[in-house]
Amino acid sequence: MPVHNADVASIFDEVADLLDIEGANRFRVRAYRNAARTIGQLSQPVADLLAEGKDLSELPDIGDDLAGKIEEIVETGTLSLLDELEQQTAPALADLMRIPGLGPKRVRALHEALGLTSAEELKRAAEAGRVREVEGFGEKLEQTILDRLEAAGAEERRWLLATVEPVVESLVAHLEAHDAVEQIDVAGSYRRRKETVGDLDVLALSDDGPAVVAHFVEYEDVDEVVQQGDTRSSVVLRSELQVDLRVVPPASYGAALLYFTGSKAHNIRLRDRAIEDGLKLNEYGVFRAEDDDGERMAGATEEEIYDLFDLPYIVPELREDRGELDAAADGTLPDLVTRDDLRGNLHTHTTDSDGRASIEAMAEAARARGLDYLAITDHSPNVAVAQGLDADGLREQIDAIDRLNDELDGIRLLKSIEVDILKDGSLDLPDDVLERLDLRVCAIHSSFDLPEDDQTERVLRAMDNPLFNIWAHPTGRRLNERPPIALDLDRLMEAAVERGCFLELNAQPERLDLSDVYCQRAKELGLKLALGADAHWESGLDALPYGIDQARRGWLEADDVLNTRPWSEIAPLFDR
Ligand code: DGT
Ligand code: CA
Ligand code: CA
Repeated sequence: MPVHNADVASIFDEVADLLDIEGANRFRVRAYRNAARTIGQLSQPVADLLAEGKDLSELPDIGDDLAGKIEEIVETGTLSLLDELEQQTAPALADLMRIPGLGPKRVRALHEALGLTSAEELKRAAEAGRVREVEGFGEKLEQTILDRLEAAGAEERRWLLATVEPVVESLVAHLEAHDAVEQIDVAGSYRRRKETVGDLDVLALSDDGPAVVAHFVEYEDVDEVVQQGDTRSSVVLRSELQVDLRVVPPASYGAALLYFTGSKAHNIRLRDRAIEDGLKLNEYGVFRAEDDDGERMAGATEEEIYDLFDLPYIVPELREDRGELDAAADGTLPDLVTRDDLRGNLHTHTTDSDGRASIEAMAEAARARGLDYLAITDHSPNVAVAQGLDADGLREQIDAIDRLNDELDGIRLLKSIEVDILKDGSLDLPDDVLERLDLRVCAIHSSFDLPEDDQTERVLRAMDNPLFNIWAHPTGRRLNERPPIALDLDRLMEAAVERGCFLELNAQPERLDLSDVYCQRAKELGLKLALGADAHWESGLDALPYGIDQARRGWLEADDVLNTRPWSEIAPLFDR
């Protein structure tokens, strides 16, 4: 049974939730939350680290006790502490904490006052007007709860690309181990590198469908076999992720790959093109429209199908029906940015604010990843998490970086800051210290719920300060967690171009802020973007490839991303 880091993280998160509801010591709760985050962000599977005999208590936020618990999870797939907690508290209560306005205290109150243990019971109680009677609640909160429950019921569950990545790796390894399998591709939104995926669509190239299907349903992580045929099967994994498999012979493999990679909108466009040419395109190949059992004109590879339509190959990231077929026909497809184009990272935290590695350690990690420069962007005081740097703290850091740059080889540290944009649009640190920096990254971390006009004005006013360079994680969204804040992004992107400011594409897998659509819009406006890992410790830098995926989905070329250029070339751009 392979235990993934995501499994360990989700068990720790559940423990934290349930402890929280029980009213446990908040340091204990936080210890589990931090550990979940640490494990979730590790680039190497904890199971491998243990197999190599590594001491997990050397990881940030992991003490001996937690290291032992990780070992228990890796060995047994579960945690006895979680089982105990689930017996004491109804596990479904943890889901209720995801409803905005319902923290652990309120969930506990609902449990105690009304004996509620599930979202379904909560819904009935709210509909009956019983929730408003509970102390600390009211009619407004009752309505909010109802709205949220309704929205949650309608939403399909989606998974972060970064969460499914390790799952895909081990599933593909399992499938490839079978003799009858010649090739495996994970198609669908996963292959298009979409920020979240609804399910996995796996293709196996093989002439022996039944054997491959039988091997597929034996995968150890399978919880339920939904369907099992000769050439196709659907299963649900223990994490509740659904996986569809199709086994396809060589002659139609390219056609199936094209079809199941999608997007649906891209497929439909391409099929319309085929019809115009008197052809028929489906998941088996390209055929002449008039003869039903006629010969296959193309189908073994995607390339030969595009070629039949006189089109160059279109990479999966672009297949969203956002103009890629016209661009392909005109020969104007973008030459997309790649990970190797990146020269630096423009968003990094250290132990001087809420990061968990020193400036030196982050510099070393960046150099090890082939980067030439690294902007140190700790928080300013307004930010609620941990301590931010005040003016004196920042002055000290500036001097420290100057000294470090004299010592360091092969990497240049840039003096920078992630300074808060305050509610009135001013920046959270005085100009005289901000002026000493190489560049300034600015972001919103408070007053998220201003009316749209006020929020837009707030950022416009901030951009009016000539010290404003990069607007970090512009919409503040967190996938599956927090919607984008209300502001007029189109207007602000135009304002940034006018003022010589830039926007960030934040590479954290749960942010990926800007979205693909807004990346494409930025390119149209001639607005350059800064790719930022927003790394809080060494392997946080491994978020960069997710940012590159998103940039590619947004049609960005190397020239559209500031940090594909050497520092000497972009430095003048930050001097407005
Ligand atoms: P997801 O799973 O929601 O993240 O998104 P996809 O794109 O992976 O969609 P999914 O899993 O429903 O289907 C996989 C691919 O199969 C999809 O991208 C295109 C193709 N496909 C599915 N249904 C249709 C359809 O009704 N017509 C056409 N032309 N293609 C379809
Ligand atoms: Ca899918
Ligand atoms: Ca599917």
